[in-house]
Parts: sequence; C-alpha cells; structure tokens
Amino acid sequence: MSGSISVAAAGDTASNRPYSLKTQRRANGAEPLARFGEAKKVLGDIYAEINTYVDELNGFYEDPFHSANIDLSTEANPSAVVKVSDEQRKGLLDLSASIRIIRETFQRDHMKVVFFGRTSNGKSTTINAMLHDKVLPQGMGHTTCCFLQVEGCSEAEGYLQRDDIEEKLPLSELRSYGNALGDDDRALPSAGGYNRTLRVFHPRTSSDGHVNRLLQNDVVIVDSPGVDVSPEFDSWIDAHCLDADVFVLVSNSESTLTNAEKQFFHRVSQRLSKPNIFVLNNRWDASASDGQDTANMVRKQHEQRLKEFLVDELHVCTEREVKERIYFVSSREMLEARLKELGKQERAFQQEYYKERRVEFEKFERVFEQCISRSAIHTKLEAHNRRAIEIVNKMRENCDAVQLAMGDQKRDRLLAMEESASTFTRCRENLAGSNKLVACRRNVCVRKCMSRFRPTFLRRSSASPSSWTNSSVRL
Ligand SMILES: Nc1nc2c(ncn2[C@@H]2O[C@H](COP(=O)(O)OP(=O)(O)OP(=O)(O)O)[C@@H](O)[C@H]2O)c(=O)[nH]1
Ligand SMILES: [Mg+2]
Repeated sequence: MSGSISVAAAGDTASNRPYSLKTQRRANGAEPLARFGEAKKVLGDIYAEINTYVDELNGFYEDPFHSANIDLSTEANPSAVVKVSDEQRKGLLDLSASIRIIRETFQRDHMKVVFFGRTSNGKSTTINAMLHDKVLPQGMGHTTCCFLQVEGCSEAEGYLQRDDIEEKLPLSELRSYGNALGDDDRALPSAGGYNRTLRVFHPRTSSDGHVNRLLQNDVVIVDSPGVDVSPEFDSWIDAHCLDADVFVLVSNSESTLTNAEKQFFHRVSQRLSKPNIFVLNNRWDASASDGQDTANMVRKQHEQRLKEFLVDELHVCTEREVKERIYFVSSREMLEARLKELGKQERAFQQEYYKERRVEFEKFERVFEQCISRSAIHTKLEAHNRRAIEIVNKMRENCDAVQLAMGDQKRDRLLAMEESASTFTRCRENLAGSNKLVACRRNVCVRKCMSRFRPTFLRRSSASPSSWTNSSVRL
C-alpha cells in the first residue's frame, strides 16, 4: 500500500494534520455556513481514500502473490500455498460495507434548525424572512397545522413530499396540506395529525438567479404548529428534534413566555444534552408606539426573564453566552423589506426604529449561522471522523493479524525447510557411506576372485592352448 491515511486523529494539531479545516477556511475565507459543506467534502475525500486502501488490501487478501508477480500455477503442492484466513477476509469485507453505508449517510447529513413558539407569534414569517421569500403559509390565527420541513432542491420548480407517499406534489398544494385554514381537510389533524411532516423542496437558486444561502448550504428548516395546539411534546421531540442542531423559540414580545412554551423547552433540554436555543422576541415593532423609555424597560424585563429561563432553569447556556441568544426583532418588517428589495413587493411595512430592528435581525442571522455550522460539524461530522479513525484502526489490527499469521506460516515453512535440508544431508551422507561400502565389498570380491583364479590361470597360460579345449577348468 502506498501513502498514508490522512484522518484527523484526536490529538493531532492543525499544523501536522493533512486535512486541516482551519487552514482551508483561512485560505478561501469561507463563511460559517460553507464550513459544513467543506467539512463534508474533506470527510468524503478521507473516506474515498480509506476505501482505496480497503480495496487494495482486499485484492491482496484474495491473491497475496499476485502483486509480487509469483505464479503459483506451477506449485507442486497447492494446499501448501499461503492463504489469508477467512476471519480476516470477512473483517475487511465488513469494513468495506460500513464505509459504503457511512458515505451514503453523510451525503444526506445536513444542518437542522427547528422553530417553536406559540401560535401566531410569527414562526413562519421569521422563516420566510430568513429565506427572503414567502415560502411558507403565514397569517393570522392558527395557520401551520403540521411540521413543514423546508429543504433545498436543484430542480427549477419546487415541490412537496408527504411522509406517507413517495409521489411529488406541486408547491401550489402547500396551502391545502400545510395550512390549517385550507379548504381541503386532508392535512388537518384528524386526518394526518400535528406530528406529520410535509417536506417542502424549494429551489436553491430561484428563476431570477437569486441564490438562497441557507438552502444552498444544506440547512434544513423546520416550522412547527404552535406549542399551544397539542400536548404531544415527547412525540414531537422524538420525531423532529433529536437531530436538530439549533432551536429557535419565536416568542411574542408584546406578552411574555407562556407555560406551554416553557414546558416544551424543559422537555427538549431533558432529552437533548445542552441544546442550542435562540429566543427571538418577535413583533418588537409594536414597541415603537410606546416610546424609547418604555421600550427599554420592557426589553430589560424580557431579557431578565429569558436569562433566568435559559441560564437558571434550563442550564443551556452561561450568563456570558446568553447575550448572544436573545434578540428583539420584527420578522414582518424584515420579510417585507427583503421582498421589496427583490422587487416582489411594492411597499414594505415599517415602524419607527426599523433600522435598529433590522440590524438586530441580521446580527441574529450571523450568530445563528456560526452556531448551527459549529454544532452540526461537531455533532454530525465529528462522529463520522471518529468512525473513520476506528475503521483505520480496525484495518491496522486486521493487517497485523494477517502479518502475524503469515509470520507463523513462514516460521513453519522455514522449520520444514530446515528439516528437509537436514534429511537431505543425512541421505547424502548415507549414500556416500553406502558407496564406500559397495566399493569396499567390490574390492574384497575382486581380490577373492583373483586369488582363486590366478593359480589356475597361470598354470593354463603356461600350457599349450590346444590342451584347453580338452579339459575343463575346475574352480
Ligand atoms: N406586526 C407584526 N406582525 C407580525 C410579525 N411577525 C408575524 N406577524 C404577523 O403575525 C401573523 C402570524 O404570523 P405567522 O408567521 O403565521 O405565525 P406562526 O407562529 O407561524 O403561527 P402558526 O403557524 O399558526 O403557529 C401574520 O399575520 C404575520 O404577518 C411582526 O414581527 N410584527
Ligand atoms: Mg406558522
């Protein structure tokens, strides 16, 4: 095998790591959301590299002598050919299968944010503002009647997909499936339940060329029915929140947090360890009419209560972190301003001090993007990175076991060879001894023969040859 596997092992420093995300990020000045995609790509490359090594090793295990150009077809004793054990070969095939599954899984990995809050607080409006488009139905009264999961798609036209059928539905049906006010009752709780999910696929790039940054960067946004419409918190959390990287609580700044909202997040923080929760005090445009002093006092009161809720009750952040988690915004103003800038709307709803609220909304978006990308890389991709290290370690154990077995086989063969060599030497010595003995016996024999034949021969040789025919030689 050539080269080294470049997995970012725990304890590696950024400088000695072949794939350093920090270095890459500095190099191309990537924004927070893009880091997740980059990390995913780097992991993809790491897994592709590991896969090549597994394939290479697999080829070696199947035919260990092929790479050494040793032709075993002429081997006199095929059963003596060295083989890798079935256990090691199966182990390697298992690793190959897990690599395939992990590569498929993390291609589907995304960053996920879930919006919760009381009915009509402006969850759908906030999501639309963040998407710079009226993607989800919004309006007065109870609107969203099931979980709406917005994802990016590469098709020019968006579409819907229900969780119970594979068929794609046109976006125009969103009002009837995802809106409690729709005239079609197919999606109403009695038929589908609040816990159902309707996936809303929206083009990452719209027909006018506007690129949707959130959807472009694998962010999945989940809109929920108001927490006050159903007490089914646990099933909601199980079905929609366990893989969420960030939660956004959209509260109504004109009132205060309701018990339902608090209870819901208590359940979330019991089920998930230290969830990332942002609180948007929405409808803050309403404070404009009360004058700055009153607005400041109301703001302080909200901040104090929310701090107690997040820090002291839920323990999801520290006093220092909490400042970055609470915002006072007007999603309606933000959405309408963005639609106006894109030429989709002529006039935009704006109240006094609109600019401050806009700056705050944009600050929320920046911090949210950093948080979601950090959390998703940490929770989702780091797990794959750990798995890659495990796979490499297993491969090494597998190779070590094969090397050990091969070493044993080699030692057995060497012993057998030494035994054969000493047998051969013994045979050769025996043969030499036998040759000597035969030569000795032959000489004795010749001498005996000579001693018996010689006198007769000499006698006869002195007589005339004619007399030989008449008499026989007596031995
Ligand atoms: N003035 C003002 N109105 C807002 C704001 N945000 C939302 N709204 C309005 O509040 C109404 C409800 O907004 P939605 O976004 O549908 O509320 P929701 O939380 O999704 O409600 P459900 O889907 O029923 O749970 C709409 O008429 C919005 O235009 C805001 O910041 N200021
Ligand atoms: Mg809604």
